[in-house]
Amino acid sequence: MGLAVGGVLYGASDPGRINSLSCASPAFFLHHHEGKQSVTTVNLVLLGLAGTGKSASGNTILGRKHFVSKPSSNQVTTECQVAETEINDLHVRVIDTPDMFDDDTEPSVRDKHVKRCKELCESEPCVFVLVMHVSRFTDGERDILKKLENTFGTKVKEQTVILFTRGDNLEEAEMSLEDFLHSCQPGLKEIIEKCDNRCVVFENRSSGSDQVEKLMNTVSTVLKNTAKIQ
Ligand SMILES: Nc1nc2c(ncn2[C@@H]2O[C@H](COP(=O)(O)OP(=O)(O)OP(=O)(O)O)[C@@H](O)[C@H]2O)c(=O)[nH]1
Ligand SMILES: [Mg+2]
Repeated sequence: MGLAVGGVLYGASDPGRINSLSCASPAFFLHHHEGKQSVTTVNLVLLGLAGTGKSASGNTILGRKHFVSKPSSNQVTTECQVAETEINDLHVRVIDTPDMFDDDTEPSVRDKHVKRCKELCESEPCVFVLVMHVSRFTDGERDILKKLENTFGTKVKEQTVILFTRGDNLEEAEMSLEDFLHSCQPGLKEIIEKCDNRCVVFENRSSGSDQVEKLMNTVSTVLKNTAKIQ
């Protein structure tokens, strides 16, 4: 049956809205359960600047070290890649991407990555996970939502969750995520508000599953909103 996180069944009254990237039949990823169509698979697309922890976060979601993640002054991930897992009966396709928003990237290279990313997302609902370093908000991130919209369409904000990495930095400062959000700078606050305050924090050095559970709860909110569940 179509079961998602937390035992919530996601019915889709307007399944075509679920995946703004898909041109395939929604029936491909939805099936019927007691008269309702339900989501069984979701693409989590990890996006963000180089070094923010996209691949490390992908590994945390997968529960295994699949994507290469390491300190580097160069981009580590240079191609879009997908790896899959099951979380609470939901089939999760984790899509790791290179930094597609670096102004120095050749347009032809960026277009190639965007094309590949969209191909990997095809036929399933997508939730974009915008990965940011909790202790660093850079100029390159100031207009990242605009770049996301230009790349994936104007509805992208409704399908985006912000994932802050390096949660230990908050713990060391004895700050909660709420404390951090209260005191963050206006540019970041604006991004968060535009994404309806959907934020989670990960510490990728820790293997605790509660952080993934919180992410998946937020993902389920996005799926519900985009599928317009009654
Ligand atoms: N302490 C700590 N380090 C992290 C965390 N997330 C990522 N890192 C480290 O940050 C470095 C970069 O992480 P990556 O996962 O490679 O970052 P990325 O966004 O995939 O980078 P690119 O592939 O170059 O775009 C690695 O050394 C990670 O171990 C975290 O939550 N806590
Ligand atoms: Mg990477």
